[in-house]
Amino acid sequence: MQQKTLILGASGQIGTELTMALRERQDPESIIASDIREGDSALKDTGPFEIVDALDPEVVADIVHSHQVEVVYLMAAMLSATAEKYPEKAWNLNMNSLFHVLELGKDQTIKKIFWPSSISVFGPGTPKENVPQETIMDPTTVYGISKLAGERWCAYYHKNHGVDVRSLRYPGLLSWKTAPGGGTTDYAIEMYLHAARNTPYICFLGPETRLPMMYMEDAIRATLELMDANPDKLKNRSAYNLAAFSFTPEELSENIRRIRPDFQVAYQPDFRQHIADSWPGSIDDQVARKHWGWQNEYDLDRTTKEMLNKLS
Ligand code: AKB
Repeated sequence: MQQKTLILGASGQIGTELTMALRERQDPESIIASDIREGDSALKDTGPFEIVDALDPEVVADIVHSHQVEVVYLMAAMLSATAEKYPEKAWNLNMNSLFHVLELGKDQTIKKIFWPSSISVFGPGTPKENVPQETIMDPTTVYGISKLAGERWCAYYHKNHGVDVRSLRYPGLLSWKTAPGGGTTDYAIEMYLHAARNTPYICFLGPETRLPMMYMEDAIRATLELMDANPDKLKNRSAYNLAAFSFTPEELSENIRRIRPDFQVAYQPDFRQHIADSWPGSIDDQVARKHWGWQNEYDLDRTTKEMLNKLS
C-alpha cells in the first residue's frame, strides 16, 4: 500500500498544484486534500477531499488516524499583507496549525512533515543581495516573525523529538492555475494577468523594488525533491534558502513588453512597499544545491513566456 499523504490548505496557491503533482506520482486515492473551504473541481474530482480546520487539533488528529496518514504537507497560512491587517489571527493560524502537526510527529503518528517558510524570515539587518543560509534574521512583519518562529520550532522538534520535518524558504511564487491571496509578491502575478488581458496595470510596489521569485513548477519540484531526499543528507532542519531569479516591477514590465509591446504599468506604492523594502533582493541557495541537489529550471524569460501563454 502506498503511503497516505494529507495536504492541509490544499485549496491555496501552492496547495492546489502540490496536490495535483502528488496525485500524478502515486495512487490519487492515497493523497487526501483538505482545506477549511470547499475545494475546486480539480481537487475534488481527482481524489479524496475533506473539509478540515487546521486550527482544530482534534479534527486534524481524527483525519490523520482515520486515513492512516503518514506524510503531511501543512500549507495553510496567512500571507504577509493580510497578516499585517490581522496580526493575532495570522499568528494563531501560522503557529498553532504547525504545533498540532508537530505534536502528531512527536509520537510518530506522522512520519514526515513539510512546512513552508519564506524569504519573509529576513529583515532590514539581513544583507540585501545573495543572502546566505545563515545570516542576520530580524523580520519586521507579523508573517515573517511567525515564519522565523516556525523554523525554530521545526528545528526544535527535530532535535528533541526526532520529528522528520522539512522546510523551504520560498521566494515569491509565480503561477497561473490558482490565484494567490494576501501576499506582497502577488503584484507580479497581477502584472502578468493584466498583460494577458491587454489592460494597463497599477502596481502596488515601486518600480525599483527587487524581490526573489520562482516559477511554481520549480517550487513544487523543489518541495517533492526535498521530501524525497535521504534524511541523512538534510543537515538543515529549520528551512533551506531556495532561489531561481530576481526582478523589479520595472524589469518585469520590460520583460513582458518583449512579448506584449503595448503593455503599460503605472506605480502607486501602498503599505506593502514597507513589507517589500524589509526583504532581500536575492538569495544564495548553494546549501540546498549541495545537500539535496536542488537546481532551478525556469529563468525569467521562460517563466514570462509560460505565464502569458497560459493566462491568455
Ligand atoms: C508573500 O508575499 O507574503 C509570500 C512570501 C514571499 O512568502 N509570497
